[in-house]
Amino acid sequence: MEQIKLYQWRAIPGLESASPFCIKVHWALRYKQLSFEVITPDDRDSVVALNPRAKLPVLGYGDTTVADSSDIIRFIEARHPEPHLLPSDPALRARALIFEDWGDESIYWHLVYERWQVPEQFEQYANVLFPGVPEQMKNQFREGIIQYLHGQGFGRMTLEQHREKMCELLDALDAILVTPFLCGNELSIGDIGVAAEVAGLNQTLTPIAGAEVRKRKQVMRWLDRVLKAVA
Ligand SMILES: N[C@@H](CCC(=O)N[C@@H](CS)C(=O)NCC(=O)O)C(=O)O
Repeated sequence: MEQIKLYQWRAIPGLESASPFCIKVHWALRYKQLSFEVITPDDRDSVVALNPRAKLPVLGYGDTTVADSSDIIRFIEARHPEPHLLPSDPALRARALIFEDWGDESIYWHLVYERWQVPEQFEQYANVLFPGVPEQMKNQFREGIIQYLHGQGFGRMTLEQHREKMCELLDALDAILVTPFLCGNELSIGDIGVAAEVAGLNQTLTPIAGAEVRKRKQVMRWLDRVLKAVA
């Protein structure tokens, strides 16, 4: 059995990592009952040495290194297919991948908005994420992320517009949950991708988003099922 190492951004209260992409990998590895070591690089140079794109998560699997949560999960799935995270039925598989992409590419940016663009929430988040880091440096990080958010587009929304859209997608998730998991009776990569983002929103550092998540009963029941499946 190869030695598995997960390089990730640090944990925050109630979550395995501040990064939902790192959480996805934690959950996928735990679901497949694979043991792994968690490593939190503490400077940008070590992250770049692992991944020239300067992003985490990165997986070490024996002598192989894989970056990007989606690629990592596909890599693990190919080597440890049971229990499946990618459904074998082509239509269900497509559905699972579309849900994963919805989590990674849409819900994620609402989480970024809540943590980084809402000033009083950023202050609390930054204290947890960068303990002891001077105020000026925290604000430099914040400016960089706000630039990404602006480029992506969500950062151009007012707080009210962003929250309205966030509530719309939580309503959509609540309405689509007519089966125990997003692709039927079994957990898939789609559940992991969406739930990692929703768990991020449902966290003490983003209390308004958390209250919105908790208003949706189907979402809460499903989140509980996902968390139990990956425990
Ligand atoms: N598509 C990548 C996204 C990873 C990603 O954006 N990670 C963020 C943390 S949530 C990161 O490492 N950001 C550091 C940076 O952009 O400098 C994945 O699924 O792993």
